[in-house]
Amino acid sequence: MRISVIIPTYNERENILVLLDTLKRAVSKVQQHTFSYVIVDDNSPDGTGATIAAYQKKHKDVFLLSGKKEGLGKALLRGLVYAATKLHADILAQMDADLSHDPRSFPQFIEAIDSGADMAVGSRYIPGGSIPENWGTHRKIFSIVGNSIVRFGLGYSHVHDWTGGYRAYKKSFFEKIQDELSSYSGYVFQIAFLHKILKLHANVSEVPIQFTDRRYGKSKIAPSEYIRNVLYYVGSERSKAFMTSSFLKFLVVGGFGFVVNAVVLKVFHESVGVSPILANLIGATLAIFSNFNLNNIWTFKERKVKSPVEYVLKLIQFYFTSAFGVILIQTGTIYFGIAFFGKEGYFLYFLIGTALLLVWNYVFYSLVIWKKH
Ligand SMILES: Nc1nc2c(ncn2[C@@H]2O[C@H](COP(=O)(O)OP(=O)(O)OP(=O)(O)O)[C@@H](O)[C@H]2O)c(=O)[nH]1
Ligand SMILES: [Mg+2]
Repeated sequence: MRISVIIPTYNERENILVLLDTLKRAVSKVQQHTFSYVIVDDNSPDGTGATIAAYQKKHKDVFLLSGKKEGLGKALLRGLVYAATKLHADILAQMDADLSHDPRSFPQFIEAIDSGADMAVGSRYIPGGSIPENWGTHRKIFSIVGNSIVRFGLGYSHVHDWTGGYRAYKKSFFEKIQDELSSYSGYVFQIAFLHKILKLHANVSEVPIQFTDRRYGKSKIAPSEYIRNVLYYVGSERSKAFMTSSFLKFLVVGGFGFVVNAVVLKVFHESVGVSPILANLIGATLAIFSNFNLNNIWTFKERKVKSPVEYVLKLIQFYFTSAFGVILIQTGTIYFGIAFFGKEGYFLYFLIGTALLLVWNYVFYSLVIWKKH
């Protein structure tokens, strides 16, 4: 297969040739693939571009893309598109140019793909991987905590390292997410990339890496901007997930049911003259009926009940669940609240009881009535 390694550079003159030489030596042992190297240099003032241009004379497998500086994400995307469309690479890889990513580990990434992974991610936070020992305590904590916020915040905790840029993946997966990637111009690109691939159920495997400080030159990262972008990404992805979640739909349906119940109670009592108890019973019955149907066609639509018999049975089950929730959980919470702490807090117990009722209903609906098959 054709493998293309994308290496973004900005002022990496002292590092880039050491990296290329070491990398080429490392992959010379890999027989079954061919390799090319795409250096994406943003017209580095230190002359990185000229250094590469001279190197290219003897190395026809090295390609140089020069452009204006628009951030790491934009540079990576340019390189990836070039490798995919112009070089027809089957596997795309990326690593930093500053020798923080040991090129000698690169064959392990290829092995992971050869063994069936769709993507191999270099990981500092798994056994065998590490962050530099010489980092101060603050920097270590910052690195670990920052990474954990992303890892758990996005909810794919089985991948341990989200912020690094030492990776390899199948071109087919890159092509599926390519259009979405242009919004991430900076370092957050790495996080967004991994997240979007995981959302496609890609098989991601981790390669332990020992991250070292850059050999020469200065870091280009702007920490405060980076932190802002990362938090914004995690926050907006979480809220997008919540807005389309079945839990939110369940709450909307429940809110609508409450309105049905209240309106029927008022109309039947005030205009028809029925007693409040009976009017509420009618209202609640109708609300539960509406809740069942709306949950069936909207909240859990991908698990909609199929036959009329199933419909009737589930509807009965739904009535019992609802009654159980209101009588035992909601009213029970009020009862015990008053028994232990006195009458004054009754409304608080009602609120707590209602929250517990919602949890009970949601869990029962999603795990029993509309359970996944
Ligand atoms: N083309 C291009 N490359 C960039 C840009 N920003 C960073 N890079 C490269 O991306 C890689 C990672 O950047 P670094 O500055 O090393 O960031 P870092 O590894 O998070 O930070 P350090 O730990 O301090 O090295 C390096 O190869 C940089 O040269 C950019 O705007 N354009
Ligand atoms: Mg670096």
